[in-house]
Amino acid sequence: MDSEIPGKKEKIAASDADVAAKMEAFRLMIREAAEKFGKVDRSETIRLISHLDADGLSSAAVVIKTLLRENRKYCLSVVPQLTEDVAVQLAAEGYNHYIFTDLGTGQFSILKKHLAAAGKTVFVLDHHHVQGEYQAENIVHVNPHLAGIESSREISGAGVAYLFSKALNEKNKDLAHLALIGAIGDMQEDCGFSGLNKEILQDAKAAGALKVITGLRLFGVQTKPLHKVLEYSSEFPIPGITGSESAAIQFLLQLGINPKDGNSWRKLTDLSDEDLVRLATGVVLQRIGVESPEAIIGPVYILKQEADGSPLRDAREFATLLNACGRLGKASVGIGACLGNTKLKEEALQVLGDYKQQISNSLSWYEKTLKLNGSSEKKSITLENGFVIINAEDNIMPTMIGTLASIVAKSSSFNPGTFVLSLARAEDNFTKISLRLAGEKSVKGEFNLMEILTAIAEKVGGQAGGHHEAAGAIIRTEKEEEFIAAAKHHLAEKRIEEKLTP
Ligand SMILES: [Mn+2]
Repeated sequence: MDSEIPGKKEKIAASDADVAAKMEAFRLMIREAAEKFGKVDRSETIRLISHLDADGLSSAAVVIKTLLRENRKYCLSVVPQLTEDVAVQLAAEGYNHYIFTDLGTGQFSILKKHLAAAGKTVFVLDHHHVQGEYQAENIVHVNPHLAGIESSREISGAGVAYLFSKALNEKNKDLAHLALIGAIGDMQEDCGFSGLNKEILQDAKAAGALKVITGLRLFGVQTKPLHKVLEYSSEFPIPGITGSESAAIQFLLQLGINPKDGNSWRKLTDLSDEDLVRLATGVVLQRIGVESPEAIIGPVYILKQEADGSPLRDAREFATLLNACGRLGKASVGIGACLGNTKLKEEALQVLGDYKQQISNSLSWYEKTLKLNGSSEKKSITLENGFVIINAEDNIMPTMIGTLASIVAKSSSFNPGTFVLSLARAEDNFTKISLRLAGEKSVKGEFNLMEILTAIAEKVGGQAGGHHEAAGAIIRTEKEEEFIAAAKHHLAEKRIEEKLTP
């Protein structure tokens, strides 16, 4: 067996025995954590802190359900980042037991300093890379990296929370699907699951919560008309069709698939098996020239408990819904949807609708501005060889600026390797920034976007974070122009460096 580690050129061949030993070490870590937690007095209220993204919300849902089954009380907060200020506030709160999910590993020294040192018992259930300190008295640290499991695709924060929860009570196996929604939210699913996620998938299937079918991996198949689904296929772009409604309709007609049934538009789920095969073949052929044209066909994860025709039936859409709830400040609605609360599910669907509306508003602002660009004094969009800078100011919500950059980067409008930098204004005179790279996976490995954005942001006293493939930063709004000038310089330089490298 070999495990792929991003950033390393050679695959590290690990013997089966080695993998088994690491797994055993991780299982032991989980068992010990569960045993220790089991001894906590039931009268104690557990303070739970999780991350704001889809994985963080799924993690929180897993732990909440687990605590309720144990007849325990809890108090939850969801945070975009675990800063030192947050840790200080938490420490002042008078709880004795804390659980951190999908965060904590990267902020270990902060937790040690403010919580553990104050005599609090802390459980960290995380899957992020270990950096610096990782051991302290009073902190139970559960992270697969500590057992030598290095892959970033193997397990999500929700997956770690799930294994902990299963170790506490076998009944919690019915939460396995939530761990997979978290993994999908963290982009760990890549035409299938690997490592521990694969094992969790078995649990989810056995619990009857989820089934896997093979199909076109398009978004919105449960709810949107077929031609719209093709038009919006941005994760797996279909050249000539993605982005154009009329081309999508034309394409279906050419394949001999009627996009309409009487007066109403057909959905993918309405097609006969024969039509489905024809469509799949047609789509793959149309994608020839794109990296891995057949990647658009693969496993589709169906949440069996969700109603037919509900967007929540598709686990990928469920993850998007959680993402939407997090971004639009409705984390508890997303968690409620995970826990199966019917009312909150309906509300979450509304949030998803609002989110899609926000995306569509952002895109139309972008397209309109791009058309008018240059006709006014001040350019909101800078197009240069190798990079695009979009300064949306107040025209786009700050929480949507990363999504816009991702969509622009994924659209086929720019050459692979083009940097997409976007800015929008947040409250209190701060400006939020996102950096993405156009093109597919093979191109993305060449640049570390977090390093690049950190270098630019630091020039104007800002702060950056994120990872290789997607980075974000915050600067003071009055520094916008200075930042853009620095970015132009730096990104142009990056391009030159790239050309010089053989
Ligand atoms: Mn995560």
